[in-house]
Order: sequence, then C-alpha cells, then structure tokens
Amino acid sequence: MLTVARPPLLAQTVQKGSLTQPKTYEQNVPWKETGTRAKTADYTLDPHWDAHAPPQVRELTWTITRADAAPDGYSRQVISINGQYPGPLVEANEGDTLVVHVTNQLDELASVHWHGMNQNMTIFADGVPGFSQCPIPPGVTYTYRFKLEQWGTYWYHSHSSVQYIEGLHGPLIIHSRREAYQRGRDYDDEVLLFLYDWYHERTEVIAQALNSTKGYNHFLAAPPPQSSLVNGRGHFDCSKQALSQTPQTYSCVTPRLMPSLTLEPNKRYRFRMVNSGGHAMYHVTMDRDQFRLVATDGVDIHPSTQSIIPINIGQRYDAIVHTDQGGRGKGKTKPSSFWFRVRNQRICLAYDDAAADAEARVAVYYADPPAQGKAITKAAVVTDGVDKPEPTTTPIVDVLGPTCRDLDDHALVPVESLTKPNHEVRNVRSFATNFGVLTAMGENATLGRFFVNGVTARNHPYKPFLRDLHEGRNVSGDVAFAEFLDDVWVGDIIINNNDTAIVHPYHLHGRYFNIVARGPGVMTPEKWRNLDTSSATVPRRDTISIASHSYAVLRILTDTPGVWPMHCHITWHLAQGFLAAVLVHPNKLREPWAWPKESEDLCRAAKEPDDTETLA
Ligand SMILES: [Cu+2]
Repeated sequence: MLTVARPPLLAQTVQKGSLTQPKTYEQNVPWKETGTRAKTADYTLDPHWDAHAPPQVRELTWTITRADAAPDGYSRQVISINGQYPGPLVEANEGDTLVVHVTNQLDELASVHWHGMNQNMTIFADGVPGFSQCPIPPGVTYTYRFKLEQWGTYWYHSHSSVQYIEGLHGPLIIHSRREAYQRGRDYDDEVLLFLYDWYHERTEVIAQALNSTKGYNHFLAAPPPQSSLVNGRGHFDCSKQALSQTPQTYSCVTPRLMPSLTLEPNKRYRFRMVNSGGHAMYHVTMDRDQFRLVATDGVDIHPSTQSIIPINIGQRYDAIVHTDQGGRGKGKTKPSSFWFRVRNQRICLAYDDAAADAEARVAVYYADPPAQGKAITKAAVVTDGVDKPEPTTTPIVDVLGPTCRDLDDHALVPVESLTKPNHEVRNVRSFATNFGVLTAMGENATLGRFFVNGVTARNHPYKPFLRDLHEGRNVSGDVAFAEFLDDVWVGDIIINNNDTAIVHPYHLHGRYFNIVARGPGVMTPEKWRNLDTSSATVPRRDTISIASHSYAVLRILTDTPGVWPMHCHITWHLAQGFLAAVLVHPNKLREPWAWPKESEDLCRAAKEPDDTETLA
C-alpha cells in the first residue's frame, strides 16, 4: 500500500495564489479592553508533592477566553486559561493519566499540544489541527486524555497558527520516583522559570502580514519582540513606545518594580527553565551563582557546571543552584542580591525593535534573616517585585559570545541511554529546509515562505492526516513526508539546514531523538552510510538548534505510531510553512484505537467548509 502520495516538488519560485485567510485583522489597530483583567500566573510548585503516590487520573477543566493584561506595562488583550495568564501550571506523576477538558470561548479556533510527550498509542491527543485532530471551534469543549510515560520539565501550547504567543501556553511538570535527581536528596526546593518573548501587536496580524506580499513592517522576515517575560512578568520602557512600530494602546505604564525571586541561603534549588516563546533565543545567566545542569528537554543528564545556559524555543533546561554563602575570592562574601538575566540573543533575529530591552531580569534576593536548618519555609516563586533596593551586580562576560547555538553536546549526556549508538540502522529519511519566495498570482511581488524538501506547508485543519490514514485514504499534498513502515523500529532522520544565515530550532513530535551526528555542510544518505556513530556521545532531546549550512542526524525509536509534525519552533517560520510530517507505522493507524469517537465528533462539530486553509 502506498500511503504517502508524493507531493510535486516545487521550485523555490512558483506561480501560486496567496493563502486563503479565514479572517483578517488590520495592522496597528489599538487594543480594545475586554473589561476582564487576567490574573498573572502563580507558578509555585507544590512543596508537598508526593512523587510516590499511586498512579491516578488528574482531571482538569479549562476555559479559554480573552482578557486584558499588561505583562510588561503595555496593555493589550491576551488569551487566558481559567482567567489566568499565561496558562496554569500542571503537575502530575509519571504513570498518571492526564484528562483536560478544554472549552474554547474565543472567537477563533483553538487546540492544545503537549510538547515533548511521546503520546504512545495516543496520537489523537497530540493536539495538532490538520495532523491529529480537527480544531476546537468556538463554544465547543474537547477532552484530551493520555497517559504520562515520561518525567521532567515540559510545556503545553496551542498548535493553531501563532496563537500560543497570545498566552495559550503553560508549564507541564511531571515528577517520578525514577528521576535521577530527587527533591529532598538532591535539592531542597524548585523554581519554575517560564521564559518567552512578548509582542505588542496581535500575533495573528503579524502572521497574516508575513504571509502577504507586503510583509510585516515591510519585512518578509519574522519580527522581533518588544520585550521578554518571566512567568508572565516583564518590563517595557513606555517612553520608548514611539520607537516601536507597534500599535498605540489604551494604556502603557512602565512597571515600577522588576520581577523578583526570594531564595533562602545555603539551600539547593532546582531551576526548571522553559523557553516557550515565538522567536527569541536566550542566554540565561546569573550575576552571582553558577548552574549545575541536570536535565535537558526532560531528560536527566550527567551534571555539568555552566555559567551560561543557551535555550532556544521549545527547549528546557533544569539546573541546581546552590545558594551557598562562600565568596569567590579569599575573605569575600557573595552579594545578598543579584540579577538573574534572560538575555535575548539578538543576532538570532532577522532585525530588531529599537524600543526593546535586550534582556528580561529577575531581582534575586536572599531571605533575611537567613533561615536556620534544612526546612524551606517559603515556596520559591517569581513575583511582581518587592520594595527593596535593586541588585547592583553586573553581568558576567558571555564567553559563548552572541550565538544561536545549543550547548555543546558533550554537556548533555543522558544518565540513561535510550537507543544504542551502534544500533544497526537501515532506514534513513532526509529533510532539507530553506527560505524561499512564492510569486503571488497576478502580482509583481513575492511571499516569504519556508520550504521542506521543496514544499512549503499549507495546513488544512479540518482534514487531519490521522483521520485519512485511519480510514485508509492516501495522504498527500501540502507537507513533505518521511515515512517509517510498520516493520521498522529504529530510523535516522537527516536534517540539512540550507539557509544562508538563520539558525532554526527543529522540534519533532512523538519521540525523543538522539543526536548521533551534527556538523557543518550537507549530509547525504551516501555519506550517512559511512558514518561511524559508535563512539558518539548521544544527547537525547526533542528540540535542536541547527545552524545554517549545517546538518544533524537524529535517531528515533519508531515505536510510537502516528503522523508526527517536524517543524521549526520559531512560530513565525511555522506560519510561513516550515512544517513537515514523520509518519510512523501507518498500518497501525488503521486500528480502532487511533481515531476515537471524540475525535470524529470534534470534526463533525466543525462548521467551516472542508477546504478551509489556515496558516501552518
Ligand atoms: Cu525557523
């Protein structure tokens, strides 16, 4: 059976009409108040969490609405979950079943993807319209139900166009008795740091402009953010607003205080850091202490000491920070307050916003007077700020320099390996990605788009591939496919980033990958055959930065049947067609489990015509 009908190879420049837009918004239109204020998220991890509790069902009920917020001082509408912005913290244990009832009260389509989850035999819960489900229409409730088979730091986000940047995202923390690093033994408390860039323009306006011949602010390339936020809190200098090409708002008030975090001295904190943004890649640093890195993308690793943590979109890093009082030099003591910095690597942006601050900062204070004994007296959480003198510390020198690259793979060796580096692999598939242009029909102008194997993805949200595969139809058309048939249990995916300048964070759904090779130049299947991966240190993660004119070879266990997106996690690039599909065990998808009644009901709840096309 031929499952994947090969799409025609498109040249970089082709004659083609512009994308169908179901809805249009004007650029530079001031925000209207909804009249409802969003509550800023409180990301306190439960200090009494029982990682040894028997497996249970964790049932959540979410209502998604618009609300007003001014995360960095600039007032605009955001998307809230249960009135909260950004979305609520979800905590669970490995082995639990997560059940989330999502009611969409927006006037647009919605979805929720669970970033990094294997979705083993639950592809229908992966949350990607056009791939694994139909979108959730306004007024409809849809339930995600899946078992958690991993542990660590994850997150969830909308997979409908560029919607998550509006606020439909949040952290997903999975505890386990099997974790290599345990609370009480390896650390005393934990701190969640949900880091992302923030835009003053409605994101759908930006995406639509990018997909027009005019571009956004006259650029075909993705725009820069106006600020960066930590747990929904940031700082924008409203006096600079005129420098920014963003709409006037009903109110912009520069926050008086910087976000703050109070820690107790002589304790070990596990920092769980997520880059849940749209475009900005960060270097996370502290003016005072260093990080003992213990996990990447939810995978426990052998610890290493780092002073700078580069974190690209979609990636997570866990690090233990020891708040000891020793000085760096003889007789010196460390300052009792210092800055935690989230430094936007502006070199990774196509262009910059003159009004934007290059970093988000959190003022870290040590509790006063110092707490005695082992017990943590207060849960550590980032707050709106405290009335104390600001830290006077200066940033460390960024020895990595301005760069969009990942940490060296040697620092990311998993405690437990998944695939054997010398595993015999016979199956290889390739993706080559590049920026290109489409010539719009009848116009002497071009659209900026991304291409994977010559195809720029177009998303048909009401025609999920999974439904077609389940019902025995061929899938074809508007994305590039890589296919691993039902008798293949391990495979390699070559990714060649053929762009001239841009580093992209590539994310694969459905399975971790092991990075068995990477480097400059182009990897071909012929060269791949001679690749010696027997001595490779093999990091395992779900999002990898690949530089321009460079490649990576990703090894996956092909044991989770599904049709899994592989895409750039720069949300603007995804909206410009940077999306492909990895099809694993297609025959298995014909079985009843793969398309539950709820999935079919959701597609039937769709009121839109079947041929609606939205941004990827
Ligand atoms: Cu990209």
